[in-house]
Amino acid sequence: MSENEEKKTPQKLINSGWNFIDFPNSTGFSLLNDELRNEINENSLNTYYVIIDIFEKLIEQCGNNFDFSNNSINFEQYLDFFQKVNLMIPKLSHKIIIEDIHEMVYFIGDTHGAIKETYQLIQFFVRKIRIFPKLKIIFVGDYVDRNPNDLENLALILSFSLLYPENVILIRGNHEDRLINQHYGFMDNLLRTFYNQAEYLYDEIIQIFMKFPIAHISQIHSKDGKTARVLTVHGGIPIDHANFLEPVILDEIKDSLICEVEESKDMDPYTTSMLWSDPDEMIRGILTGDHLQGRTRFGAPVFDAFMQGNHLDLLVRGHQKWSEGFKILFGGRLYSLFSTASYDGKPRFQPKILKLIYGKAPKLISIEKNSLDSELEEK
Ligand SMILES: [Mn+2]
Repeated sequence: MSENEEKKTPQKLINSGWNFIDFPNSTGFSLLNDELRNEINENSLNTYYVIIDIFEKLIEQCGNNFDFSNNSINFEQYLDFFQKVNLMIPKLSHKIIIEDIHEMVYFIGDTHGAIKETYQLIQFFVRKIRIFPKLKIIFVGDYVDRNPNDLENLALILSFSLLYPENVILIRGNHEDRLINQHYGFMDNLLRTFYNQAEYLYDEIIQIFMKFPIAHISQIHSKDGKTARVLTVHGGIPIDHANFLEPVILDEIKDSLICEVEESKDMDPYTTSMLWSDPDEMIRGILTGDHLQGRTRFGAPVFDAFMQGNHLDLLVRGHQKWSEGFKILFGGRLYSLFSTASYDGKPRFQPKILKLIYGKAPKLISIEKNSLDSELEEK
């Protein structure tokens, strides 16, 4: 790939005035401004077309009663897509991303192949972005496993994030992991669809997972210069097991985290903890042990010390299932989200997302048509 081509990321294209003209209806939709079509370098345009093509096909299949059975996206198309995604997503340079938010930020919990919920959310967000072009959307990880359409869910979320690079952040969950994917469904689903070619596809996908950041800090600003700092991680806080009441300072560890690896077992203990740990209001210190399968639990004093030491006001995470789609812990300073209705193929939960705006109470929104329609009208 030439240097020139590398610079022509979709972000660049969008900044140069690329417009989304209309959102999907039954006859498909057009993403291209005809005048721009001629100005843009042929190679990068081809790359971009591949992303748009997969996005459009998935949207069409979702609109067609979520029927993915006719394989309208074949192995070669998926392989080409994931290779292009790999070219477009830069090598991980910031393991913890810090961004200033002046409008609003939405958080999506675990999706785990929840293609129906993802489709509803994307329809909502595409419309909402037109009204609030700077809004931010953070997915907390766990895009695959646990449900049958996890490949489609991952491809839809990835293509959405590349078509709206200024708006969408994907962070890594503990299911973005080769070993986990061999045990909880994703690899089996790929094998069932693509047989002995599945491994080629997976090799591209794991490279993408390795480029996901593991934490995000939203610095949400008010109009009069106040700021709230919100940490998003998949699991929990980084824990120093030998000295757990002493807070780990993110700024000090951010460059030494080992996360450009395929599996959790090769990560450093802080990264592992951010991907795997759970809050627990019943304990005062930490709880570890083989029975927890790597899911260290942390109590309020450990959480408080960490939040204070890092000047954080709120933590948003996923990783645990809640029948209502959310749980609020530690006196309202930790929001745990779950954004899929079905799990292991059965409908079991009432999935939620969260919206934050400075000065307003955190707002939980159900992933269902009426709630999303009324949210569209809201500031
Ligand atoms: Mn998880």
